[in-house]
Parts: sequence; structure tokens; C-alpha cells
Amino acid sequence: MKKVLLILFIFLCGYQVQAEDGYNAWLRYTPISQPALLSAYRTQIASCYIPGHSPTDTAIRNELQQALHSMLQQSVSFTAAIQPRALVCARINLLPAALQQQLGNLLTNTDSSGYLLKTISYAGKNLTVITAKTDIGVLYGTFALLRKMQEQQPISNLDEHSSPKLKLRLLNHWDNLTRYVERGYAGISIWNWHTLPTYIDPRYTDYARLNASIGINGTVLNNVNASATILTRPWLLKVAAIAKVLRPYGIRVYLSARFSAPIEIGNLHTADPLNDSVRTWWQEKAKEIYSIIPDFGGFLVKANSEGQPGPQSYGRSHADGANLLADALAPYGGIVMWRAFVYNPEATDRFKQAYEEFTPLDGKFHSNVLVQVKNGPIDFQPREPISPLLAAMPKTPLLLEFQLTQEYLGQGTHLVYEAPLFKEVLETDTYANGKNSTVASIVDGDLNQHTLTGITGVANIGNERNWTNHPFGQANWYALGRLAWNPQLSSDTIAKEWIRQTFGCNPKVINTIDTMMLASRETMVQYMTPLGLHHIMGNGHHYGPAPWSNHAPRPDWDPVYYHKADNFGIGFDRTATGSNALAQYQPGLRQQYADSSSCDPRFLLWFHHVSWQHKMPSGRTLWNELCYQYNAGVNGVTQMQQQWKNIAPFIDPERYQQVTMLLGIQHQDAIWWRDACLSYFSSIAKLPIPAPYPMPAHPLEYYQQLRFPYAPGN
Ligand code: GCW
Repeated sequence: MKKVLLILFIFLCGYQVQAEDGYNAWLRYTPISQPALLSAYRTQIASCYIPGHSPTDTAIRNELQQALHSMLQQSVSFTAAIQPRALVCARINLLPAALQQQLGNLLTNTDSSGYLLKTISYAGKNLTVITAKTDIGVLYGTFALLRKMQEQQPISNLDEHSSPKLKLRLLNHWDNLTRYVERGYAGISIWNWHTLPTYIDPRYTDYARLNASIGINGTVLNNVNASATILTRPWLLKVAAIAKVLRPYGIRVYLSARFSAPIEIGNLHTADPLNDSVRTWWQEKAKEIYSIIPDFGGFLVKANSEGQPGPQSYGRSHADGANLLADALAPYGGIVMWRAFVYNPEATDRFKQAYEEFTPLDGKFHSNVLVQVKNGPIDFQPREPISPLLAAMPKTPLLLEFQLTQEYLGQGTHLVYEAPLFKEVLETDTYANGKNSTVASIVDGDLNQHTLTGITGVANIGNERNWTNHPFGQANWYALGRLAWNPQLSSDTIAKEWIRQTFGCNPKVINTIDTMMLASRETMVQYMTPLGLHHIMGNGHHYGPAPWSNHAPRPDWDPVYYHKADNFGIGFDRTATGSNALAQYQPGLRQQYADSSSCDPRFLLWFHHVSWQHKMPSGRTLWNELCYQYNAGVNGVTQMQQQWKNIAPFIDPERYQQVTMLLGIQHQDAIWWRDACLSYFSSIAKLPIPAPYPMPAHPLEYYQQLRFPYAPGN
């Protein structure tokens, strides 16, 4: 009876516990259960004062209403005057004059989207003030305060300002207009093009809220393998409808532009960037776009890469192509993000391609162009050294591209926290300008004095109820936003923030999940591509191991091209005796990799072809080390399974079960990777798998005949 009453009571209060389907991601706003904290929060925020009336102010009001009502379990009043113990949310020029005076100079060094959170006493009233130069800044400040509350931190003595370090903090959707997502493992596209522009899915607003809460301020809606259709008027109207939802949240829309659009939708016979009709066509198109979407962000372009059209088809350079579009967008403040992901099948080493094509163009791009560079020289592998191009175009703003969707990282089923990968890249010293020329300092504009700066992540979002399919995929989306705001944040800080908001503040839960997350990326490298192996996955779908594969339409899509395993040894010689890709790095970095005996083992096979008997720092031979690493990777997953089990009582049953099953797949896959790779390499090295490591469950042929015709995202 008591139980029934309790349930009824909870229900009547309107706080029935919802199933944890993951939809709210890190914006769960669960009721504060600790009495002391609850009372402290209620004391601090007795009412809200939001004087502004912009759509962003409305978004702030809605967010606070929802969040405070849920966390404080009481309704919050929005008052027309500042009451004692109020939360004041307003851009600086909407505050009363005395407050403007008191706080104005604190904002002097704050960026236009930065914010100030401050507890003050004003006219005898204790106030919590969120202010900024713009209403978007106030929105970011609001989310910062709500983050603190979700993390159950004190808010009675706030004094914090924060400004984003990067100007463009973006997502790139590889979403086709059919809603099929290239390399998407979380369902189909959230953009329901067919029902747009009339039907506005509420998901668009939640997408905007989630992004704004982590500082994301732009999104490219469609795949870089682009269809020109998106640039036709009916589709631009659909884009405009999305832009309208995202705008109050400070998010601009961008589009991937197909370089040959003037031919496909403009009836021209050429897309030559130096042709007058082509120039006029793009100018007219830009004019049309801005008449429909006045704050349109600009174009992302993949040109002359993997079959995409581009300026080289007309004997022109990437700079000619980028500048054509940049000139068309310039009158409206738009930008071009021109991708450097290019590689020509005839080249000797795919590693060197982007650098060779793009470095001669440094200084040739117009001022509203950024060259968008993937973090590594090949393609989002579990571990790559940095792309040498990052340190070789000082005159050009470079936009760093990471991949959130786990194309090569276990796709939709593996728990891999990517922040350690992002940090490894950002913290790498390129020696471009002597020591301390980190990738972060290049990308944030400090090293070469650029103001147009940015980081982007290829989105891992789809229409799965929880957005990313794997509940931990959300952490990668979260981490990208937080690092683009502040590249100095540590993986650990970001993980803990995310865990508290996503799974609650029980210290045992936080510590256990944090440990799992921080180890997960290295574990994945160990069971997939240890010691600098790379690109040894199945062709096309990129799912699972296939180091034997050698029949792709082009050699640089074949695993054998990358590992070069033979009787003698394994690895790609990129030193002076080989492809000499190492020469593309500055000496300070080059020498860290140049010598096989001192090269960091994590990168060894990226740069050296070494004997199976090569002595590793561990004292093991290379072959034994490879066996050790693959097994350590499998053990790492077993450990994650155990850790997850240990916190079972503290996790809601839905997500507990979901992650348990996914870890089960990850464990099987890790064993599969280990056994398939070790069987194959053992057959080439003619060396047995040494004790005490387990023997593969199947002969090599078994792994070789596995087929995945319907693997997702391909
Ligand atoms: O990672 C590879 C993918 C392609 C992708 C390409 C790119 C969008 O396998 O699916 O195409 O890179 O980045 O352009």
C-alpha cells in the first residue's frame, strides 16, 4: 500500500521517472536529491529575470524553465523586475545602469560569444548574474551554469569568465539527401528532407540545444560527397527552415557544395573556375542563398578527391576553385572550407599527397578560405601521426577535421572515447616555429596569427532515439564541442563532466566510467592496429580485420599496401630509404620517428619496415610484442566488461543492458581482430603464436571468407 501511495505521489508531482532512453543525452536535468544542495540551489535561485525578447532570450527562458523546474522540483517565476536572490540573464546593455557599470569592464577581454558568471550583491540583493556582450554569450553562460548544477557543484560564489578559443566549432554531417548517412552507424539522417520545410521535427530544436550547450556554432548539413540538388531553390527553402530553428541557438548552417553544380543545375557546359559564366553563376547562387538564409555560413568542398569533381578537371588549382566560391560568398560574409583530403592513385605513398598538392598553394587562398585538414595523413585511423600539412601552411587558416563517427574505430558498437585521440593530436609539437608549436597553437591561430580558426567533427548523429546508437558515442560529440571551445581541457575533465551529467554524480560511477573511457582508445588501438599498423580493415565497409586484402580497385585502398608484411618483417618504410614521407615533418618531429630503435613504438610501423626479430623497448621481439599487444587489447575489453558490471546497481536498467550487450559485441570483435590478424601475420612471418597466448579459434581461411555485404554506412 505504502508503495502504491509513493508511486501515486511521485506521479502527481509530475516527476515520474522516465525510462533512460538516452534522448536527453547530457541535458537530463535530473532532480537534485541531496537535501542540503537542493535547498542551497533553491535559496540561490528564487526567481529569474530575463529582460531581453530576442529568440535567443526565449530559448534561454525555455531552457531555464525546463531545467530548473526539473532539478529544483518547483516552478520558477520569471519576474519583470530584479527580485532578491534572482538569477539575472541578460546581455550587458540590458542590465540596469549600475550593474552595467559594475560588470562592464569585466567583459572587456571577453569574446563576443564569451560570458561572465558572477555572484554579486546589488541594491542589497544577492544575485546570480549571467552576462555577455551578446545574447548568444548569455545562452552559453546559461548552459555553463546548468552544467555546474547538473554536476552538483556550488553556485553561491561564482566568478568565472570564459571565451571560446576557436571561432568555428562545427559538425560535418555526411548525410545524403536520401537520408542515408555515409559512415553513419546511428540510423538515418535526422534531417527529414521530404517533410521539410513544412514539418519541423522537434528533434531539430533538441539538436540545437545539445550543440549550443557545448558551444558548437555551425553545422554542415549534407555529405561532402555532395549532390548539387541541395543548391536548388526548393531545397534551399528546406535548409532555411532548419536554419530558422538553429539560429536562436547561435548555430549557422553551411552546405557542402558540388563543384560541378553549374553544369548539373545551372545548364552550363563547364565548371571551370576561371570561366566568366561560371563565376557569374556562383555569384547569382550566393545572392539567392543569402536572400533565403541571411546568415548562411558558407560552403564545404571536397574536390578532386575520390571521384568528386573539382578545378583540376580544367587544369586549375585547388586555390582557383576555392577562391571562385570564396569570392561569390565574400560580399555576404560567407566562408569556404576547402578540404585537403586528396590522394592520387598513381602516387607512391598516399601519406604524402595532401602535403604535396597543398603546400605550393600556401598564400594563394583568399582571406575567407580555410583549408580543412584531417588530423592524420591517411584517414582517421585508430592512431595516426599528425598530418604534416598542419605545420606547412603558415599563411593559410587551417581547419582541423576529426571524425566522431567511428568509421575505423569499431563503428556503432565499440566503446571508444575519442578525447585522448583529439588531445594527442592537439598536443603534438610540430616544431613549425621552433619548440612549442603544437597543433593546438596552429589551429587556434596563435602561432601564425590567424583570426579565422576552427575545429570540426564528422558527426556521429542519426535518428536513433539516443542520437549516436552507442550511448558512449555521445561523449565524443560532447568532447568535440568542449575541446573546440577550449583545447586545453583534459580528456579526464571532459569525461567527468560528461559522466556526471549523463550518469549522475555517484563517485563510484564517475571513477569507474572515467577509467573505462580513458583506457578505451588505447585498448582499441591494441586489438585493432597496435605498434603503428594502419588501414588493415576490410575494404569498402571498413568493418573488421582484413590484413590479407589485396584486390581493391586501387592499391592504396589495400591493407597489404600499408603493412607490407613479408618474410623479413613488417611496416611501411617512410624514412629516406623508403618513401621519405618523414621529410615532410619539421626536423624536431622528424627525428622522433626517424630511427627504428628510438621511434615511439606506438608509431613504429607507420615509419619503419622492421624485422620480426626487431628488439622492442619491452625486451620482446617485434613478433612477440605484436602478440602481446593484440592480447592486451582483448584483455582491456574484458576489463571494461568487468568494470561495467561492478556499477550495475547504480545504472538505470535500460542503459545498463544496452552497454552490456554492446560490450559483448566489442569483446567478440576484439577477439576476431586479434585472431584474424595474428593468424595472417603468423602465416607471413612463419612464426607461431607463442605461449601463453591463446590460439585462434578458426583457421585463417575462415576469417578470410567472412563477408559483410550489408554492413552499415557503406
Ligand atoms: O574516410 C573516408 C571515407 C569516405 C569519405 C572520405 C572523405 C565522405 O571512407 O566515406 O567520404 O573519407 O573524408 O571524404
